[in-house]
Amino acid sequence: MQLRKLATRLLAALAVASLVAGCGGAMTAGPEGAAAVTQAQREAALRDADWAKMADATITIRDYGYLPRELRLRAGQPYRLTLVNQGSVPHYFTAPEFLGTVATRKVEVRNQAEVKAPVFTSFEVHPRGGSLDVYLIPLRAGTYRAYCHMKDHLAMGVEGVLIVE
Ligand SMILES: [Cu+2]
Repeated sequence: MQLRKLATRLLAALAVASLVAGCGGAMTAGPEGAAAVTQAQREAALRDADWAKMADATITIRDYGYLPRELRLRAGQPYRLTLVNQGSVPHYFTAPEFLGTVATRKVEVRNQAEVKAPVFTSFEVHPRGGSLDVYLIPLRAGTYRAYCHMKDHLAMGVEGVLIVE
């Protein structure tokens, strides 16, 4: 029931977004030309989400790369996305486009802290087992890039793709 309601709202939001984009609106274009997610859409998604149906996803960061390199997620599904750094140096998970199209409930460092903000762009995960959990709902289908912007890490392969279907 909750999911159907969310899906209906998302479809309505997408229709409105398409109209705005079609009229030459000044909204930021996403990777597939979709309009940016608004704060009202984020709040509606968080309000309607059923976190009892949350799914787990993990990206393990190593020297040097993300595992998996390609992560598939479903739009409208609540996730706990765990980022773990098994490497020996700090690494980033930088994904402004992806993080700009999700509703984020909170970011949690287990047993330590929770951070709440409408939109994140990047996370730094400390080496040798540092981790954090991002509670989020993807709202826009698309293919999004994530990478580590520290020093030459991107050139060394610390990057991946998030595919929202
Ligand atoms: Cu790195």
